[in-house]
Amino acid sequence: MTTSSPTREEILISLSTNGYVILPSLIPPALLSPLREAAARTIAKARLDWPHVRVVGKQFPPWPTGARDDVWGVQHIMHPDLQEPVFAEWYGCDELVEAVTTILQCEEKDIQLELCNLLINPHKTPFSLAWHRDAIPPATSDAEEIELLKAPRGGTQWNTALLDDECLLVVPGSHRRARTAEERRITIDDPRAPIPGELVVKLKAGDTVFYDNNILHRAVYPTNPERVTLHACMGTVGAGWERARNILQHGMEWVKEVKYDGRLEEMRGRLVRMEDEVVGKEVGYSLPEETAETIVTMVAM
Ligand SMILES: O=C(O)CCC(=O)C(=O)O
Repeated sequence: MTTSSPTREEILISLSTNGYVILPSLIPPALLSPLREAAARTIAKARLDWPHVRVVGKQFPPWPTGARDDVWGVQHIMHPDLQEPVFAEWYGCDELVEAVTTILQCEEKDIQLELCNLLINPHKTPFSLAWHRDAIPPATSDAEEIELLKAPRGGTQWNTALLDDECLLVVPGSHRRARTAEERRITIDDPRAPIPGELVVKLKAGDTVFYDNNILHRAVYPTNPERVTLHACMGTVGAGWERARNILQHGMEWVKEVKYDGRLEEMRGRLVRMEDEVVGKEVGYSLPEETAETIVTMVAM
């Protein structure tokens, strides 16, 4: 738990050294209760019939649509059909945008709207995600992994806990180096096994952790305690093909049809420009399709 806000310099050092940084109180106080209330309604809809969900048993897109037994995530919570405008209010708030421009070392005019989702506890079946980097498949060679890790990320992602959350595990520093032989074996053959040096990210309600999407990470989702954590990212314009795939693989066509106000509308316009640039091309998915062997629902906690 972090109690005081790190300085700009501390944020950048922590991200580059450890691959993550915790910022307390990034939620404007007046938004905390409305966010929790909106999240409760959203979770109820997600378990019932909201079409954009992460289903238990599958950990990467494409997400199945239609019937679902249990869910661990709610996608596209700024979608107007959900009728919960407080999520967009939070996503576009000064506190977040200032943190993002600090981390990406850019100006507000350079950032684009990307993903805004909710991570929740499944209500029937404990579930866990395997160790992964978001945009580098486990079979990647050492040499290629090092090259890919050198590339700028073109964005930042974060988890903001609306209730205390200890679900995310990271391997500090692993965003800067190829996997050790042991990590390689684990990520390929036994991807839920403990990794030496792993650390549980402990968030108090209201805390936000920003983390490199290529840090080795996984998450454990018990059916209780309740998890209600906003999971979102923003990127910089012109970040390139990998970033486009990482975002558009989640299905962002709906963003073309909506309209927000002010800053968010400008950020939406930048995302739509990125979508227009890849029209007609197959963006595909950042990680390989899951197989029956990699899909595991029950997990030893
Ligand atoms: O549950 C989390 O905190 C991490 C989610 C995650 O790793 C992912 O969406 O790829």
